[in-house]
Amino acid sequence: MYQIMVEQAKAVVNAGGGIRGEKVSHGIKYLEQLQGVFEDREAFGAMDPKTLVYEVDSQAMVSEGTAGGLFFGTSYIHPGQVGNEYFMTKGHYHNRRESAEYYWGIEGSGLLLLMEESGSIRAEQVIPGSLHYIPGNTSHRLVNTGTTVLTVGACWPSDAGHDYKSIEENGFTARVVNVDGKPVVLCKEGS
Ligand code: M6P
Ligand code: ZN
Repeated sequence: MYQIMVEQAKAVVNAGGGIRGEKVSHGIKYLEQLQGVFEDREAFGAMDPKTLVYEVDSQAMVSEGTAGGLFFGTSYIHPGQVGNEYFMTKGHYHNRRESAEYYWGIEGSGLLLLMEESGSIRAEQVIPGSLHYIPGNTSHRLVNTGTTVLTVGACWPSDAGHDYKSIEENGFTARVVNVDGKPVVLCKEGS
């Protein structure tokens, strides 16, 4: 028998989802990086381009593209609107289309839009503790429909990759807008 030293965890995740430690990075998305994402171009143009829309903490223990690895992250979508449309993430498909992902709600409230390549779309309510399995071939976007930060955890394969181009070109077939203080999901005809 021999003894091994017990190491400390390489990173910590606090109750609010914040990740600190080894190989952890912090990304910021300002409104100016979300050109074409929101429908109301006029309202978009009237806003401060440096408005903070969302942030992401993520830990990458392997490099992007490594088969068999996992990435772990937390997204923080700030409350706000462009016109009547709520703040949201860019949303993406995975380059490797069959890759799935888990999201889970930590703080705040919102919606997860899930769209297949046929354009068929559905929305799941995100609340603290809600768990969301995002299957392969499904693009995903988080929308903050609340008045506080929407914090959502994520875990995805390190070789999944992000395909933003398909979303930039075709958009999502549904938008989430504030109608009399309540979120309404508006779908394009035929979706
Ligand atoms: C989650 C994960 C990340 C993603 C991030 C922001 O943390 O899905 O892979 O990058 O959300 O979302 P997006 O890439 O759509 O801006
Ligand atoms: Zn993803």
